[in-house]
Amino acid sequence: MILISTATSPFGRKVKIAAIIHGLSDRIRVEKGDPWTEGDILRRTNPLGKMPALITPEGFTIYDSSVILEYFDTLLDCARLFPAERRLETLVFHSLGNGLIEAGILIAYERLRRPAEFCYEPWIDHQRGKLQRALASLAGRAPDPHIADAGSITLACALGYFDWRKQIEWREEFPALIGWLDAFREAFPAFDATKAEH
Ligand SMILES: N[C@@H](CCC(=O)N[C@@H](CS)C(=O)NCC(=O)O)C(=O)O
Repeated sequence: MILISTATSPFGRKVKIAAIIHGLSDRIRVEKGDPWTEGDILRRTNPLGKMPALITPEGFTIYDSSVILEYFDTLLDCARLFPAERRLETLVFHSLGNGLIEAGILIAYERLRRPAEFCYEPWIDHQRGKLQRALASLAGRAPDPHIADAGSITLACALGYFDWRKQIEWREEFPALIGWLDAFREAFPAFDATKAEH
């Protein structure tokens, strides 16, 4: 399999962590994609030009990260990323994690991609409101950090992304989540192993 991503993509990290923890990483080669360049392999593979995309051994292309995790489950002895016995709960935590990363990406792009004079603070505040509400809800009820399913992996990647891009000072605002992430990191060294050098 070929995974097209970058070292820093939080959605790419989610897929890499899932692959390492569930024993699929030996079957995956990572190729660097670049969403900003015409003709890049990423755009040729995923018409939306978003990372990550996965090319299966049969030459079938899969995106987005959530569908890649669904595909991984088909390669395992049973569904481990979306376990049947708690599928709905896992899907909701997974959505929360995806939404956190998406809002974080919108804030990062507003700051980094838009010329400073056009940067629109009310839009950033609107996105940060999503982060605040979602993290507050997570601090009240987080998934088991010792189980690596689509929900916990994605939430851990969201917190790792905020540590890098600082869209929110989550460690100060939601200290209860520090212990949660530490427990996940300790249980799954794949989290630290996929941390990009910035
Ligand atoms: N829903 C997609 C989102 C992927 C995404 O937004 N990736 C970012 C990088 S982490 C990207 O490729 N951005 C470039 C762009 O939107 O053009 C997924 O889960 O894979």
